[in-house]
Amino acid sequence: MYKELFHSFLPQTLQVEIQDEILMIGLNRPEKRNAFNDELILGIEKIFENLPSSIRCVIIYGIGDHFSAGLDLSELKERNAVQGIHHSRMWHRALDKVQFGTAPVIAVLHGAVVGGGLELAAACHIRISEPNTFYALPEGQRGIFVGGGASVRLPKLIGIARMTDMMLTGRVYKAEEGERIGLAQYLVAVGEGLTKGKELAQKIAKNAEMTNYALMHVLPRIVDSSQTEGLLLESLMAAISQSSPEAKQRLNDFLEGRAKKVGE
Ligand code: 1HE
Repeated sequence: MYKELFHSFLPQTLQVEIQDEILMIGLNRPEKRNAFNDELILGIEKIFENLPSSIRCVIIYGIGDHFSAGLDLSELKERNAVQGIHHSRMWHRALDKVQFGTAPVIAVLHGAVVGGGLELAAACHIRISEPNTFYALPEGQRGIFVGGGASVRLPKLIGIARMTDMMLTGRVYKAEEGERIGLAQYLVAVGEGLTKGKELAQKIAKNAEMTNYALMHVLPRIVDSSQTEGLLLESLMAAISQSSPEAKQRLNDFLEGRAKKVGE
């Protein structure tokens, strides 16, 4: 039923599949290396606007040899400044829905993760990479600037100096280096990305909803706040989460020996 809901508005360039509480979204424009035209980015926005409450985790991956070659450059060349602002704001709207939606999002990366592809990956909550992954911001070389949120999200992952270097020099980070500097949190063997993604998604789906909400919506706001406001927000969130019946149940389970120990 949900599949029908998605298919009523989804373009051919997005493939969705539901497995229990997990929604899998495949970027399906391999002949253009999953470059994002407007239809594709609007399709992603629509999915996150219509996410059923039964979905507890989302996985985004690329079909074909790459995650994404970024913005479809053929749509860029005829735009004036005002149209450019609206276009960039459309990306911001869509990727905010990915970051601040109702379920955590895992990006499974392989091949090119460049430009807007890296911006989408940076809006996700967890990034898993395979050994052939490479990351770049070719905007610098194309004579443009990032427009899909990279200037806000990427320095938080890798620092302002690394992002500046990527854009000034066209530096490409390979998978291993990318994982080391924080572009991805996991590096797995060739072809293992989706398996790892599903394993993590199943764990995430079992978390208390309040915890997932706090990590998706409150933690980034705390990071953007001053220390005084951040600490207050942390205390409020801690108190709210502790008072939920689910937290009480989970704490009791541990104290009475029914819950897993750390690492089990
Ligand atoms: C494209 C795009 C694209 C491929 N827009 N059509 N992004 C870039 O600057 C990256 C540009 N792409 C590449 O550097 C390469 O395509 C890849 C390294 C990603 C892959 O190489 P390869 O050899 O596997 O594929 P290809 O032969 O280069 O491309 C296959 C087709 O996809 C070809 O079209 P065809 O009609 O000749 O078959 C390419 O033209 C097409 N294609 N990438 C349009 N990006 C919110 S603002 C974000 C700003 C940005 O993202 S700027 C970064 C743009």
